[in-house]
Amino acid sequence: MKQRLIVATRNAHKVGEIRAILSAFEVLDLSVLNDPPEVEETGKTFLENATLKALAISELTDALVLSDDSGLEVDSLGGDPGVYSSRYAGEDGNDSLNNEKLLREMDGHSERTARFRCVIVLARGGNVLADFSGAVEGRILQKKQGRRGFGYDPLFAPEGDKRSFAELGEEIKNGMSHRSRALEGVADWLCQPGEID
Ligand code: ITT
Repeated sequence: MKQRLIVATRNAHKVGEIRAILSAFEVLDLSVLNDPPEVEETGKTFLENATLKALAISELTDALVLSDDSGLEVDSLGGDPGVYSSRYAGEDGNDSLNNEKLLREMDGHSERTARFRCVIVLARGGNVLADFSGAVEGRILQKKQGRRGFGYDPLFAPEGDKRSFAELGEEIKNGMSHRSRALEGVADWLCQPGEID
């Protein structure tokens, strides 16, 4: 029987990528829980926010819980949008408004290097078990390219490629992404004898 994991996220795209990457595990979303709370992301770092999400959900279940806090760091913007990536265009924003804002902020910047970062926390029964991180370097394109993926994927080209993550598609993205690099650590950790029952 596959090891079960509940992913503490309301972002269905994250669940899809995590399920595809952790194919040896049974990856469940929050719909298996009764009325899970919306966790306020009050932390100043990816690790703080990932920890808040993992702990809040792990209080509600005996299952192993995995949270993901991630975002885009743009060098010429001093690391913004960073932990505020999902709320860059405001609390009522969305991916499209976030991308428009990023292009406006990048106007006139010739230095366009950036990276996606992902921090994953595993928790059970209100205790953190371990944390993992991953990053992928790249640059911000001049305009949106491609229709696949989510978030800032249409504006992010990984190092060495002219195509965006939204053009490359899930399989190629999952072979190099910040999320897949963090999940490599998760898979190794879960496969160590004695780490979980
Ligand atoms: P949860 O908190 O419920 O997990 P969320 O989407 O709000 O969902 P975060 O707070 O971690 O998640 O914000 C992550 C944001 O960073 C996300 O909304 C995207 O804008 C961006 N992001 C993270 N990973 C990305 C990826 O693989 N591709 C494109 N954008 C990504």
